[in-house]
Amino acid sequence: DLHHHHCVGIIGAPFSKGQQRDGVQRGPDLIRAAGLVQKLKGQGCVVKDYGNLTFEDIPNDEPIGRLKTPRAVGRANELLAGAVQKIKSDGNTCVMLGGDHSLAIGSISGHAASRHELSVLWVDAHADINTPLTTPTGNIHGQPLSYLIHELHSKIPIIPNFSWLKPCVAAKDIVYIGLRDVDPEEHYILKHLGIKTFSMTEVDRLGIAKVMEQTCDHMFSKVKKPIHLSFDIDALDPSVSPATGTPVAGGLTYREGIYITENICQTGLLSAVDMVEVNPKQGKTEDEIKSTVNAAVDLLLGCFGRVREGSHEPDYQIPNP
Ligand code: Z70
Ligand code: MN
Ligand code: MN
Ligand code: MN
Repeated sequence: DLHHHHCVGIIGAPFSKGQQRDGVQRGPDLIRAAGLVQKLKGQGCVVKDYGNLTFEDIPNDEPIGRLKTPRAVGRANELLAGAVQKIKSDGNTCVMLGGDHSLAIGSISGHAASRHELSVLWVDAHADINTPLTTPTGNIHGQPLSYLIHELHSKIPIIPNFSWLKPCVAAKDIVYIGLRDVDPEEHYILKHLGIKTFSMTEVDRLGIAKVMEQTCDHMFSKVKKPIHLSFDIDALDPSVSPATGTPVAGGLTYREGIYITENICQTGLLSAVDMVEVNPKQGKTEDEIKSTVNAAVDLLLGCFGRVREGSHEPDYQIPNP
């Protein structure tokens, strides 16, 4: 329906240093070039594009323990947190275009700064909940949730350029969908904290409709908190979104992805969205890049009122001859 409009604020974060593959920093411009702003306006949204952040180079950003480029990731997320907080205070639902998934640190922090308590829906093949001490790779895009969760605060060391960051999400307010590549240490953390997870096994067993019913039951069990949807494009099957750094077989179909976004839109509680890990350099052909970017755009349209049954203006009249 078009009877209420969504106010959408878009921020681009062309940042790649949460992982090691070049190209993911081109995500924001590619998603825009596929017509995101015009398409959102076409479905009745009021859209403000806040442009892209610019990230200064940080020299001598040596690893700390296992952590790679920690200072750059800390500084980028501090900037992003400020931008998201501003977009929220302007009254928008915030769309953060990444970039790699380390950017959820800033996006969720900035969102939480304006909204106190959030529910986080993390749609991803990966759990992204390694700590700086459990990470097998040192890549911070595999760690953002550990920095954000109150219950893991004592497990996070002091890291330069992260002193601005305070944990802002409770373990009980997180739901995962799409998991299929979880490290043993991450699996322990998920079980230990009792975090609600719908791996691809649960998607297979229940179907996406029941997964979304149970996701909403879990998120709305007490008060109705604003929802932060953090969507890693690698949640979708690589047949749909191959142009991403770590494709994992056996993912969500395009339809399951769209169903998630339609369903979250219907709650009326969507307050911020991340769309991350679109990497054109990982596409083997132009079609692979197109398919990945189109999926990202369609998921975002689903977040803001596009429904597959179609829609019409409330005062529409069939023309008389
Ligand atoms: C692994 C790690 C990851 C995305 C890979 C992988 C994490 N668990 N996330 N690709 N998007 O490095 O911590
Ligand atoms: Mn991720
Ligand atoms: Mn992932
Ligand atoms: Mn609507």
